[in-house]
Amino acid sequence: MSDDRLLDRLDRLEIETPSWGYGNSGTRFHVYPWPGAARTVEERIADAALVHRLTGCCPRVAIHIPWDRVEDSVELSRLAASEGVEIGAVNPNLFGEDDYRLGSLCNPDEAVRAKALRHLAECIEVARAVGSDVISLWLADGTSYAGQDDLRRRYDRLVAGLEETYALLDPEMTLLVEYKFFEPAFYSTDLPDWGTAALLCRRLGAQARVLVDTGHHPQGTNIEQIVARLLGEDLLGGFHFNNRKYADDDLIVGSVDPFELFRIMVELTHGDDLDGIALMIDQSHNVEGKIDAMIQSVGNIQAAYAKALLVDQQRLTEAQLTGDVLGAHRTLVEAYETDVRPLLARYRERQGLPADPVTAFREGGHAEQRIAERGIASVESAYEQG
Ligand code: RM4
Ligand code: MN
Ligand code: MN
Repeated sequence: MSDDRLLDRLDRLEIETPSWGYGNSGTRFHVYPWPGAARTVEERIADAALVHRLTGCCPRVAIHIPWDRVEDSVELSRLAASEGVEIGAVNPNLFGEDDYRLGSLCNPDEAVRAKALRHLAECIEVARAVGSDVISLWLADGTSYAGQDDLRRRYDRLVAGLEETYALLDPEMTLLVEYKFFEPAFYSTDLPDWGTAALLCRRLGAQARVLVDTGHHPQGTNIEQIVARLLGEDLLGGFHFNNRKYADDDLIVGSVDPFELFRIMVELTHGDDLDGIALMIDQSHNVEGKIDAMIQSVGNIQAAYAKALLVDQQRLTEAQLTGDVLGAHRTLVEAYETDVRPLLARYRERQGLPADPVTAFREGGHAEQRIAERGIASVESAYEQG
């Protein structure tokens, strides 16, 4: 691929960052407040906007309701616009209330299910008001003990709840269905895998699509194969990028396994563009900073994407078709081993962006300014993560 074409493809790569990645969050054991971390939705949007200014490729910020709930959602989208970003996916929260102890849409109690449905309807309203067309749903529903509830009835409740929600979508809206095989329910989760998510999306219709969170699989899962399968079935809606070592660690994208990220990108770059696939980050920074960690993730996604574009597809296909196993593998690895830093530097130069956005953040006085304005947010003001 010519350099110009590579740069054009990089130009079109857009990454959405999450509002919840900018505030204080912790492990199950403690929240370590970060100096100058965002305390309010306004501050979270301001931080997302800064990431966009420094990287040029993060024009949207995902929000979480109720963490980012405001009186006037239209006003929120205006605020975002004045900062130079848009509101992206609206993420409902069906796990942060006492009523949801036994689940939300799958809860045996009809009143709780109705409450969950009302929340989903509210999130669709918020999306309408902020001009977003993505509802991104993850459920914490499941059971912790065998026999606790009837697995088939729970699935029926899930289908019914999602059908009711789907019917409320405007035609241009997409419902992203996120799966996770473990946590917080230890025996069964109601949406455990991509297969269940795909079955549900098939039942719901073309506006429902599967969201792949890279931290939500059993160890060793071949995620790129899931991506290939969903692409082939036209069911892939988007990603929550992060990285993990053991569980849903929500670490900086590409920090543990950059080769896995590259392999996912290879599947994504088969087609000519990423139309209709939301590339979102879902991270939680517990011991590191927030904004520079987000920028680092963005850079890692760009690097993996650029490397994937460098795969010599013709040579790869030839090797595959002639049974040249090692030749095919070497073709892939050759692209992975290419140093794309000069290419990314050219891309940023062309855009008038800093050559190294992490350093630009660290040396630009942004952290100091935030500490002066916001102080060290107290743990109490840190919004609670599920
Ligand atoms: C889940 C999942 C969701 C996120 C919640 C807080 O594990 O990744 O996307 O909204 O955590
Ligand atoms: Mn996620
Ligand atoms: Mn997660």
